[in-house]
Amino acid sequence: MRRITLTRFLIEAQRQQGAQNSDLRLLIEVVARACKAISVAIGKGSLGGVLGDAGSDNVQGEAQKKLDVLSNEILLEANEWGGHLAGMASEEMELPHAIPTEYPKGEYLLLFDPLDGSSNIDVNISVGTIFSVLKCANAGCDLHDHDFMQKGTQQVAAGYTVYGPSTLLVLTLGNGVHCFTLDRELGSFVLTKENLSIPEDTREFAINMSNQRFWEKPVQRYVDELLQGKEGPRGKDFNMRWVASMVADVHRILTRGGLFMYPLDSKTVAQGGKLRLMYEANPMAFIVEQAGGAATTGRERILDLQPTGLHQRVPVVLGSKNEVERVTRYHLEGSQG
Ligand code: P6P
Repeated sequence: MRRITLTRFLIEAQRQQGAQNSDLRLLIEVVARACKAISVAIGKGSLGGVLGDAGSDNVQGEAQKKLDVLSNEILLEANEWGGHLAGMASEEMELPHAIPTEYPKGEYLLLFDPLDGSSNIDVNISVGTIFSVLKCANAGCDLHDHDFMQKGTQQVAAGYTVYGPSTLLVLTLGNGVHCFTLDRELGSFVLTKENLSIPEDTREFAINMSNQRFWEKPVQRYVDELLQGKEGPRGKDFNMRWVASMVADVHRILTRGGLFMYPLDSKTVAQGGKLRLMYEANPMAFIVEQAGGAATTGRERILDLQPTGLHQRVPVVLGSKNEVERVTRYHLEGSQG
């Protein structure tokens, strides 16, 4: 098989799309290079002296891991000098990060969760980086919160890296979803799977069952039917997985299908849900839809939501299309019940 590196893939994609400026290609390559540095830091584990808590909280009030802070800094420093960005936003920062005045500004906005699932770091379970790319209304715009408040349908690119047994970069530029594996000897991401596709049906679901008593009735009904297996109304047995690392759960679904749910529950209803719209739900929804899956809040398409805040939270139901549609149908029936 030809070894197509990320750089070659991006150059050929740019040529096919007739894109004039190479800033988007530069952006993706810079993010990929930053993720390689994050992968190296994570891979050192205890030997790197970067495990454990940073002793600070993020804007969500969650304890930050040292690697949360380090990963955020790696992404900021890698991206601020290239002239491709107008600004950045991160789960780890309350306000957007403006490009320092000594550097030129570009037309793209980069949003990211620098280290998703970081509570798994100290127990050596896969974690990841999630990123979303928007365009500024006008190139070099003076950065304000509202520049980021664009619907998920406006994304020009989205991706994640999963730091697992191997380090993978999964990327969409709006023309399918493609997976690259980090060749640690060469230091390059190499194309290992093109056009990932999520089967419309599945026998596997992912949800944190410990929240069952807090779920709304439609989700209670849906999961109860799965648990009844072939004796129940679904007529088949289901398997369950929950890594508590969205990137790992979503990557499994992109690889073999499945349904991921972090639904609205009475614990998180006041915040609107658990997961963040701008740098978790939107990029993952873009990727999942590009792979033939579906992504809703249980009630409406995630990519159609008009954001109201940089750190807004939403319920998430995504994966195999026919299962997402069933959950959505139960919500509609429930709402009429
Ligand atoms: P819980 C990680 O903190 C995260 O944001 C997602 O990666 C993951 O799917 C979810 O939260 C896990 O939440 O409540 O099961 O710990």
